[in-house]
Amino acid sequence: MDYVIGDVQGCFDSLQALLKKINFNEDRDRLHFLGDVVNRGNKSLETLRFIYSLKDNANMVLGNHDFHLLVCALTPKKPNRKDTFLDILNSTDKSSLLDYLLTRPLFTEYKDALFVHAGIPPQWNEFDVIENAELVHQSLRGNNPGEFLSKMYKNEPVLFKNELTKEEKCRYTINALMRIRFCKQNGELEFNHKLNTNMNPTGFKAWFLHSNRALKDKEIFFGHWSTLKGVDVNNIFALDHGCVWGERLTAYNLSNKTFTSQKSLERS
Ligand SMILES: [Mn+2]
Repeated sequence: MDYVIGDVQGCFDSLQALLKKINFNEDRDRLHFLGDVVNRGNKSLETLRFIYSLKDNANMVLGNHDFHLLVCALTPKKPNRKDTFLDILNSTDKSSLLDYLLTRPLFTEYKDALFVHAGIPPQWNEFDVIENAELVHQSLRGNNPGEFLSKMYKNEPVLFKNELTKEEKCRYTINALMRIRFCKQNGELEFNHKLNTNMNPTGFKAWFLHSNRALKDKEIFFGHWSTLKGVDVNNIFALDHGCVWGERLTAYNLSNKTFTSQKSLERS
């Protein structure tokens, strides 16, 4: 079986309880993680080690917290006081765990399903996503990921144009695929709001609510937005169910199309 799992954020105990519920078998089943596997929760190191140990039976796309961990590990930037991944930065197997994250993509496909951490801007078709996600992926796997990462921490540009430099394209792509919530139809990003979809800032909508979205016919699975409630949009699967905030961790079975949730064991 193939399962898609929303934001774990270091909630290792909830993850193990969820896997027990679905009778996960690491020789037979595959897990597709939607990113933000670390940070804010209490067991980032155990979580990342576990996912790494599953080898080809786990896939993951990078989330903004995974990315922030890489930035803190490979650039002069320091973790902030809410970050709970110091266990990873201090671990003896840090370099293999960081290499694992550096080789994770921002976007993957499995059969008809697309996986991404936060979402896909409405103006982008599949080719656009693949092309731009690949630009970032290559730079992360290049000779100097630290130098690349140090240039990626900025909210600009908010709009994608073909004339942008490679660096600007990468920055837009990282912000879009890992952080998008509200945007305009043309893909203009906005980072100040994280409430439910009816709390949209003027002129903006949740990325998946734009009527002319290029990827309307594809199933898109994403996490990142734990305050989303009651999303009922065709082909849209919002899987961050707020485990680290005391709510649930959810797995979606791609074969029989069923959801299984585990109540958070970290904060209840
Ligand atoms: Mn996130």
